[in-house]
Amino acid sequence: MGKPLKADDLSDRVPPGQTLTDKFPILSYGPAPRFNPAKWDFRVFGLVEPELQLSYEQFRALPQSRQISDFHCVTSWSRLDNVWEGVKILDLMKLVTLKPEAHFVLVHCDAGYSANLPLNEFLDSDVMLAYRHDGRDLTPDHGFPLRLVVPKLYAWKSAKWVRAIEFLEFDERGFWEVRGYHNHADPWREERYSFQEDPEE
Ligand SMILES: Nc1nc2c(c(=O)[nH]1)N[C@H]1C(S)=C(S)[C@@H](COP(=O)(O)O)O[C@H]1N2
Ligand SMILES: [Mo]
Repeated sequence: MGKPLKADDLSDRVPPGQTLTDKFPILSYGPAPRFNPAKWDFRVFGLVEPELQLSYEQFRALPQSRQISDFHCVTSWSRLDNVWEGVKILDLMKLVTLKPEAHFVLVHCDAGYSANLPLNEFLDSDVMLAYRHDGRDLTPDHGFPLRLVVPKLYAWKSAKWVRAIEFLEFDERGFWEVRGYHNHADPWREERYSFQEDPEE
């Protein structure tokens, strides 16, 4: 085992109010949904052309990438250097053209979970749809068969069990964003709760 990580050695990696962990805690509202590869599909819809509907096999045939990033949960744990494998959003977007009115994204998941983010942050090069973590397939509890990874925002935006991406003109709040959590969720600015939101934004 390596030396335990100390937050002060890595202050530029650990946002304020966060504590490092080597574990990979599970944070889910409700149980992991059942995965049936014959019925599973992945859709891209809304202000985009063409709309996509991919089978599990078709999704797994998309170009693959491996990226390393940090993960910050609003409940105050951070896990550094996660190795994610899957499809970069920028590679997925090569298959479609956005309509000019598209400014926001709503990510839809099995079991009613969702998360929203602005288009420009969704299109960051480190955002991906992952099916493997640290060299293994994701476990069902961590989002298998597919989860979003958005390293620069609090991890509730990294939606598990993703089934669809919707492009919107106007922002629509997701599951936690309507339940008191911050619409934007930048961990470096500690955007944790909706009461912190600037009414002008
Ligand atoms: N579908 C879904 N995605 C979700 C959640 C959830 O409850 N349901 N929890 C979020 C929260 S709060 C966090 S911190 C991360 C945790 O991911 P992990 O359980 O793989 O550590 O998943 C996010 N994605
Ligand atoms: Mo979280």
